[in-house]
Amino acid sequence: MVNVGKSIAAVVFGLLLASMTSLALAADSASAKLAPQNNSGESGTATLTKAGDNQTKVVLDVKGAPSGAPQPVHIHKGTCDKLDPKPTYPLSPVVNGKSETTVNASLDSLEKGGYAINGHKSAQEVSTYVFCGAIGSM
Ligand SMILES: [Cu+2]
Repeated sequence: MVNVGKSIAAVVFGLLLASMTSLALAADSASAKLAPQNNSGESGTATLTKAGDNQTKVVLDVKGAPSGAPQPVHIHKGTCDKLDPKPTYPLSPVVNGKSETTVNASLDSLEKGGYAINGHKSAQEVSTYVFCGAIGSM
């Protein structure tokens, strides 16, 4: 009976360690709240997940995006109010509200570098911004 008690204690301790580990892993992601710009009616979220020491997976989920029409998306330096017009990291265009890209940058550098993710109306109308969110805005 003593041994059973010890093994139960070991299992409980193991579960505790496992839950602490998953809490630590939760810090391996960041997000951005994408807000509409220029009355686009588009909004959503971007989720950034560490994919390696120098790689980050960026997943966008956009509501109100036009169906079937790809919209260019990039990570830019700056804030949504004052964005460097030159993209730093291009992302896969949003198609039907979805975009998924792995960029060659660490999650840490994206979180601390003062970046924002913005979407453009179309390849033809790149100068019209349709949504934007600062990384770490949630
Ligand atoms: Cu852009």
